[in-house]
Amino acid sequence: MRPTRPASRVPRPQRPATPQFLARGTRHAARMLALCLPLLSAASALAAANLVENGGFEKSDGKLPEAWHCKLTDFMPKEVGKDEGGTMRYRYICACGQDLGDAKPWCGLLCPKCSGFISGEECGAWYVQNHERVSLDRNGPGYCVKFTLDKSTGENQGVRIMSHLIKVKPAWGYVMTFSCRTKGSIARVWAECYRPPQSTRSRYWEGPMDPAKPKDGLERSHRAQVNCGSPASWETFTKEIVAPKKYQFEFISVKLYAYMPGEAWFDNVSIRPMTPSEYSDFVATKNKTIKDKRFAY
Ligand SMILES: [Ca+2]
Ligand SMILES: [Zn+2]
Repeated sequence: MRPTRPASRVPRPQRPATPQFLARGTRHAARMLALCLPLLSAASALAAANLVENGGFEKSDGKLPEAWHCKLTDFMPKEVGKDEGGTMRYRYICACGQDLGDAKPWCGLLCPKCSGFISGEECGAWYVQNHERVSLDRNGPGYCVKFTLDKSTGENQGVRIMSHLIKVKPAWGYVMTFSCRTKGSIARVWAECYRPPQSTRSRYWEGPMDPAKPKDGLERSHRAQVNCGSPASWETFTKEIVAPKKYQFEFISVKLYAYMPGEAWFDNVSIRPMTPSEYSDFVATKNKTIKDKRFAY
């Protein structure tokens, strides 16, 4: 959040402005500014650095967190015969039955019929009830997100939510941090990283989609994974998100996931750009140990 500033173009109510009042007011304002400015700029720099919208789960509709995709769907390919060249053609069918077209749907699209978020994976109907297992819980003075996994869900598909797509600067590194705790379940978190498709086949989606508007397609080019295990009390995890040169990405979505029957809680999800020295240190260290130079950073 930015510090609020008086909007200069809005006319202010008139106040009796004696010279004394002005002088005292100006001195007072200058003193307050001197006191507050370092704090304000440090606070706004910190706040601005988190690229994950509502990473602390404080904003919600009362049931589900804002800026996270909790109501999910997926699709399966349906063969519709070969074209003249002998290549099998498909239609991609949403778990709700909606025909999503002849191009494989990509991460960031929403089904126009059931409004489920499409991750781009062929998971069929696994996650259509996912949102029923997601809720908000208290964490100290604020909120966190909670997954509740019954036996069948825990032993099969698990529960997951994905952040809104985050547009990032390509060819740069990022740092993800988050906290989690569990009871019975095992937690895993990914930073799923995407880029525009490298194939020349044109694709376009006119239906509803993530606010980042991935109209022309996205493909996953990198992922950073954190195996959290089963921390019984809040534990904070940190992970670098840096792709080898040939897998540069332009979008990130954070995927919070848990499996095995039980419960899992997540809070304080954050992604920030690396500092120039963090980035050059990471690249130098990684490249030292890389055997196959095609995968250099
Ligand atoms: Ca929180
Ligand atoms: Zn659907």
